[in-house]
Amino acid sequence: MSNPAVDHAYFADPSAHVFGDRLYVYVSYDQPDTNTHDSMVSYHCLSTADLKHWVDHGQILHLDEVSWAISQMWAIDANYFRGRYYLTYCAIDRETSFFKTGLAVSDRPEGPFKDLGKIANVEWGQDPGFFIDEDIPYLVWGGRGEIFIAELEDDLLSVKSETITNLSNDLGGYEGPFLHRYKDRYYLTFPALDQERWPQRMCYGIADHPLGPYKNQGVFIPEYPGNSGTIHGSCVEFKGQWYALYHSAWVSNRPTSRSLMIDRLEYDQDGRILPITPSSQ
Ligand code: FUB
Repeated sequence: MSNPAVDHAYFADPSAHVFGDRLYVYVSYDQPDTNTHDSMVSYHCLSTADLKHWVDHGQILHLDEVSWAISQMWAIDANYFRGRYYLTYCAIDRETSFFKTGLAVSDRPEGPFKDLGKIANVEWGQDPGFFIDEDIPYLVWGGRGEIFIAELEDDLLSVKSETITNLSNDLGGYEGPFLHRYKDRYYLTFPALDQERWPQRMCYGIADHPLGPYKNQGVFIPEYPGNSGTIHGSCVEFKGQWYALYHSAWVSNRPTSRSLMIDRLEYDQDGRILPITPSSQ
């Protein structure tokens, strides 16, 4: 294992999941030679069996394949639900100019994925995270300055309005949420500023139920040299070890050309995440 995890392209916002004996990482794609996130038009998938040899499965969904979207394929998550693999992703909606969350499906974890349309009852759906627990699907997303979570209907095409919960009072985040379970508790990780000061730091909260309430636990990836301003990622257990995945500007030194990073993640005996120092090992 080394950082950046891959260096043949710039990938950001990694959402990691284990399917079979491989780790799959769903990423957004930073176009070469751009100075804006607004030029992002596709999502990609990478996988590995050993964290050393990575396969780039290429583009799994492009803006041109989504009839309702006009720009900004910004962030993504994926999961396996009742026999098929689903992507939740975001883009700017042609009709409203809002960020909306889309759903796409495939029979294989590495895609390609076919768009199924927008997820209903999400007014502003940036950076959707897709979490399954005890066969119940949840969507967590950045809602224009706040983080929300809700249960999804079984067809995944709408969230249950009555379950929409605003987590910002508990946590203070506004984008990039990702949910994982460790032992019997739920960990919501998200980027946040420290007193309005950039760069974003990776923070987390813990709850006894996916819908909360969450207790804010503060920062676990602090500011570090080579950060890309934003930080957005996920936590995953793979072959008995936990990992944090995120992005940095280590290779490019540019906030819009971000590299995939992976570091070991450890919990203390009370279940708190120990601080991570980004490393090249
Ligand atoms: O990748 C574009 C945007 O940058 C994402 O939506 C944010 O989470 C930040 O990482």
